[in-house]
Formats: sequence, C-alpha cells, structure tokens
Amino acid sequence: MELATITHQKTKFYKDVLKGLRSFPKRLDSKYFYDATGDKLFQQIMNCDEYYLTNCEMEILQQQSDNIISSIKNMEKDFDVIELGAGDCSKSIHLLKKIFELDNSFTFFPIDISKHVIELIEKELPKQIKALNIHGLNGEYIDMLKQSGAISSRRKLALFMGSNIGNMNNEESVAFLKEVRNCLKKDDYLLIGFDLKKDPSIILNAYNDKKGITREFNLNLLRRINRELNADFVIEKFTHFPVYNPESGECKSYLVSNCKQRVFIGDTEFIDLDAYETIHTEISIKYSIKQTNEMAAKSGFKPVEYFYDSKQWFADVLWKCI
Ligand code: AVI
Repeated sequence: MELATITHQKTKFYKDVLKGLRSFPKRLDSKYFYDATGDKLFQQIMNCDEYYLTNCEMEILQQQSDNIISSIKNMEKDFDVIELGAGDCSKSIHLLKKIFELDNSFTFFPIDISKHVIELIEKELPKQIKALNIHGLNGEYIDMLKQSGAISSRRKLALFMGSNIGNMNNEESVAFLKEVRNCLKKDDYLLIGFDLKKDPSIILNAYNDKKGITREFNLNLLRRINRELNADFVIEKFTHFPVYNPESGECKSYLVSNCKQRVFIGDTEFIDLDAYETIHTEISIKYSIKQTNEMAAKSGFKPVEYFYDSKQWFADVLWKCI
C-alpha cells in the first residue's frame, strides 16, 4: 500500500475514533474490528459452536445452489458474479462451481477491503475451479461495484452474504442497498443473506461464546487503537457485554468501562470514561422475512425466491432489480 494511503487511513481511523469516543453515548465503528488480528479472530468465531450463522448459510449454498441458479432467468447466458466482502469464498465457491458448469465464460469479481484477501482468492480459487476468470477488486464496496460495471457490461449477479447487512442500522442499510441498486441494472440480481429472528438465547450466545473469542474480538478494537494510534487503554478495565432485544431484533455489543478512567489517544488527546459507561462497538440485526421484504421494496428490489437452512435460522434471499 502507498504511504499516502496508509497515512490517510490512519488519519480517518484517528478522527473516527476520537469523534466516536467523544460522542454520547460513546461508540466505535465495527468496520475497525478487521485488522490482521481481527480477521483471524473472526475466522475463529466462525468456527465456534455457538456462532451458527456460517454453518446455516454454508448448508444453504451446499444444498441449494442448483435451485438458486434456476431461479435466475437466463443465468446460462450472460452473467458475471460479484461478491461484496468475499472473504475466503468458502460459501460462494459452491455457487460458483455450479455456475461454471453452465457457462465457463463468466467473470467472478470478488470485492474486499483487504488486499491480502483478494490476493489469496486470486491464488487459491483457480485450484478449485480451473480456468475461472477472476478479477479481484480491492476497495470499498460501492466504488468497486461501479468499477466492475465499467469493466464488463454483462448482466450481474451480486452476492452479499453472511448477514453483513445486519452490521448496519436500518437507515444505513436501506441507504446502502439503494447505492448497490444504482450500481446495477434492471433485471440484475442480488443474493443477500439475512440472519433471522429466533430463540433470543441462541442469538445472545452466538455473540458471547464460552471460549471468549467474541470477547477478544471486541477487545481487540481497543488493542488496535493502542497499537495504531498510540493509545493507552488498559484492556482489563473493560468488559465485553452483548445484549439482544427480541423486539427490535438488534444484537448490540458494548465495552463497559469497569471504573472511572482517563485514556490517552496519542500524546495529547484524551477521553474520560465514567464507571460503567458504555462504548457501543457493533450492531448485528436479526430480521423477520417481512422486514427483509420491506427493505427490498424501499431500495428498488423485488424478492424472487427465499432459501432457508433446515432450521430456518438463516435465509439467503434472491432479489431482482426493478
Ligand atoms: C460480519 N458480521 C456479519 C458478524 C456478525 O455476526 O455480526 C460479525 C461478528 N461480530 C461478532 N461475531 C461476529
């Protein structure tokens, strides 16, 4: 990465951190979870017994990729596939293999904010699907989505899986989905993953696993601020505290300050925390299907088909651009 880019990102990180910690209530943006350590911790979360989301969605992709493809009109002809937040493609690979059997001329555009992830996909995926056209795009979702449209005029199937949409509040998600819609054309498709409302204790446990990996994931944000912004958070003085509201479907994670304390961010700037003051670090919304239909209508899509895991805990919904 260019030095200018690194400095710019640090400045943005610094500004966002100070702004968030000087707000009331205090907050930090969950997008900053994902440094190299955060990426590794998230991988471990996905392997936790309590974190059901990954297995549910994996089951859908493993067992229903044929059905997904047959719900897409003319999939065999002229589609490219774009994945927003591609990660390791371990779920989408099942769909990609089936699409490749139909039409081996399509291009797969994995989009990820991590350059390392894109390099890995470009290296590893051809081992699983030889001769797959891959064009990795490293950057923000919307910018890269626009770029994929400029590179290829074929119709698009966009994938936004993992219930990543749940990490935005309802207002942000509709605004984001409208932007996605504007980057696509009429009759393009979006396959979008939603974690569904279920027994509240199952949801809460997923964000409070017994091994404490999610706790580490949350606290790593303070460690990252210490490392990158030269702050002096004492990690032991904070408690990981997730709560789930079954009415709103909002699972929120907090870091609670155990005592009154002052924390320096760099040499001169500081923030004060009261005893038991909270820092909100993440929202993970759980949806009813009715809610997802409303989101589709508000953002310019029409639901075409719903794909559930056997427990009906998770849904990948195929939306068409209208
Ligand atoms: C990436 N995202 C969908 C995860 C979630 O479930 O909200 C991030 C996560 N946070 C804690 N555990 C997993």
